[in-house]
Amino acid sequence: MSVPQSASPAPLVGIVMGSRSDWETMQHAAAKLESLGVPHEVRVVSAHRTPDVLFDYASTAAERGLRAIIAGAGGAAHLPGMLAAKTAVPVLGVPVQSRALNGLDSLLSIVQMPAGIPVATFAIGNAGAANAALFAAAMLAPQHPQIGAALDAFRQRQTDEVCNNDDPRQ
Ligand code: RP5
Repeated sequence: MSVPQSASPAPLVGIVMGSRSDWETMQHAAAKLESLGVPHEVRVVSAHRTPDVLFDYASTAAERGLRAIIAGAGGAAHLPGMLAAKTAVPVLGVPVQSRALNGLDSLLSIVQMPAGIPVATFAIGNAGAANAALFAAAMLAPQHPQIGAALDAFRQRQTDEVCNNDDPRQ
């Protein structure tokens, strides 16, 4: 008798971060992907501490089926740019709020890419992580109708929540 296999679908999105300390922020990307039913993986990959792992992750991303990489890093945040240098899979950069400079360093490190190697850059912190996930879902929607439907439903719920609670005194 054959043993039933747990068939978890291959990840379409990779969430990577420079340090375990970034998880507090990046968990918001994972939670959004989870709630929209987007298959994803989560890894710590550091541009500075594990550069060889970074190169390997980026150079195998497309063949492993990843269609977007959400990369969060703080401080001298080279991770998103270096990933983008090694793969044509779209990289969505999330600046993590650093202790010393409140994430302005992270934001500028990620957003100021030279022409030729693009990184889409999101807001500093939790909002950026959540929006990067929503953006990845929107990128996947045309070829994955279930993800598109989940995204539409999320947006409708969000709209309803505002419309049904539009008196701020209550
Ligand atoms: C960056 O350095 C990481 O992305 C993290 O935001 C920051 C601090 O890392 P830890 O010292 O907390 O490991 O590479």
